[in-house]
Amino acid sequence: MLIRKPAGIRYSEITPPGVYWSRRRFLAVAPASLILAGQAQAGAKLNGVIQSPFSTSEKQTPYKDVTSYNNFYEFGTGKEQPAELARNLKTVPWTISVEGAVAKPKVFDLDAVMKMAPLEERIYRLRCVEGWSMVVPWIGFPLNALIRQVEPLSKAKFVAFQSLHDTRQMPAAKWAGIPLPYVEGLRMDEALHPLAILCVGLYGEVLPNQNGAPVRLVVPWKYGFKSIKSIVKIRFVEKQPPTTWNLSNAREYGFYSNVNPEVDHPRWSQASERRLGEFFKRKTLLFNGYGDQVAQLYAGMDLRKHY
Ligand SMILES: Nc1nc2c(c(=O)[nH]1)N[C@H]1C(S)=C(S)[C@@H](COP(=O)(O)O)O[C@H]1N2
Ligand SMILES: [Mo]
Repeated sequence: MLIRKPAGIRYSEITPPGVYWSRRRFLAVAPASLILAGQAQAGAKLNGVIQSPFSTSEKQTPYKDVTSYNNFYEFGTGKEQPAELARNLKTVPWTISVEGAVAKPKVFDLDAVMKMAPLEERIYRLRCVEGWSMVVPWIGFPLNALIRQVEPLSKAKFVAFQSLHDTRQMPAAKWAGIPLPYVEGLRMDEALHPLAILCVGLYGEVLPNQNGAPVRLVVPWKYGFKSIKSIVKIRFVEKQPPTTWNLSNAREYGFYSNVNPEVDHPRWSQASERRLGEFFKRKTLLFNGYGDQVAQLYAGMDLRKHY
């Protein structure tokens, strides 16, 4: 298997996590007061965000493209619809119930989520299965910070995520054509990987509703649909959980959905992609270019079978 070196830093060159955290923790300014005051609207600045060594130095996709060309089926299947129809989504108050096979199940409010770990800017590529991609300065923290707090039991092998499904706030969801609530899942080792983040902002600001406010996942080595938005529940489970796009069409969308230019979607090639705002296509990289960091998670697996 050909594994491409990513444009960014090598995993092996990065400071061990323990050192990294202790050195930076005191620098973090949690924007908790902002959230408590109920002012967590899109556009509000996030303070005390630190730069991550995991960021790519590639050209960033314009803010306007990132926030006006979206997939968020609960707010319509058209790319321009979520920006319009998610405008009044109520994100305060918000809670995320973390449950299942854990020693310390807990319902976290947004304040607790924001204080879970120092907020980092992670400039990541995200590639949609439909063939477009973008480079975004996401703001968030490693999903493993939340996982550590609830102390998963050894029988927990997968993590299942669920989005808000509120038909009153999401009238267009009726015509989404996919089963809702939107659900996604990761294998435990994928969820613990330092590249997987819970995202609360982008471009220095609170996450716009259309991008999955107030909390979404960003898993940069997988197709965009794994990065579930507006999360309300995280459940630790023993068996591989169902995922929305797999339920909708198992032949086209598998559980793993790692970006792979060599495994075509049944109806189109995955060999190339177009960056939003650019004209020419570019080659798609295995694991979206994050192979150095994540390939070992899949050692020995047939990636054609586990698509
Ligand atoms: N709840 C929910 N999460 C979702 C989706 C969705 O329809 N509903 N779409 C997914 C898909 S297909 C993609 S490509 C990304 C898009 O994220 P973006 O709009 O921030 O670019 O969100 C993912 N998360
Ligand atoms: Mo997507």
